Amino acid sequence: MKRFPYASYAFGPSHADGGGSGQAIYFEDNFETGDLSKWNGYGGAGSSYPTNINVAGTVTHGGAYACGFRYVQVFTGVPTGRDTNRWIYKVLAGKTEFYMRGYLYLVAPLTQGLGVQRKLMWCGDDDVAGGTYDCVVTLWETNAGSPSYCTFGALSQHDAGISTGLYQSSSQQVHWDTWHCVEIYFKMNTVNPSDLAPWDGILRTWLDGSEILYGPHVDPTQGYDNLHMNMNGMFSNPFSTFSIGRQTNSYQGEQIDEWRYWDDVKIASSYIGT
Ligand SMILES: [Ca+2]
Repeated sequence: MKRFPYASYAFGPSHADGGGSGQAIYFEDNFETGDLSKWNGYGGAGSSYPTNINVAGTVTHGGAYACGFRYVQVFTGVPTGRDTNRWIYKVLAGKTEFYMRGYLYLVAPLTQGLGVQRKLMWCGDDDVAGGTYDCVVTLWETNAGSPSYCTFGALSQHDAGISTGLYQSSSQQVHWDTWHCVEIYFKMNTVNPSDLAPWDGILRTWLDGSEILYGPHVDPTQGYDNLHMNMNGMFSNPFSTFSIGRQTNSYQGEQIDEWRYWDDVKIASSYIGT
């Protein structure tokens, strides 16, 4: 875990304060309805239910159902950035600060160690024309060859594809064919219609109950000059759309055909935990 040297910074709620009395549950789904009826819908080019997004009992964290996402790209051999997008989303209006937890399972890919990126969670207001800076939690497959694993990252990304603040942790790993608990604490930056500053949004990330990222904003001593975590940019609209699944990005022209599963998703006012 890497922390940032801002002792005077107004930290968000601590790890230990969640789950008790006073916690408001904004949303939860264990998929035991056997469908996506609790969600507002799904998205991503070529996404289709139940062809490549499917609530099924193939792999579950709890109960009889989880939500699976299938990502497919054909082999080209040409090193080019390509996306496969699959997500389900929930609209919760007016939330500027929240915890979001889910259980994630990545089926081992066909070919490992090629630097594939897998975006996991996305918090933003995609309905705002022109876009804004959304909060993205991502994984990078970092080691070459097989067996490979993924390490955590986070960024804020403009709808136009401009990414800022990519931060990557090398200390915690996500392995194939294993359930992992992923949780974030998100706080929108202070709105300033005339400037992207101040860079005071907060993103905290936990993997299996251990905090692994804490990115309030810039840490110039570490060279992460772009780690702004300027979430929501200049826009006054609070974040409204929360999604899981998101995408698989390949860069080597490799074939992609893999499933990813989510289960026991919850969004709440305080730390949820494993
Ligand atoms: Ca379930």
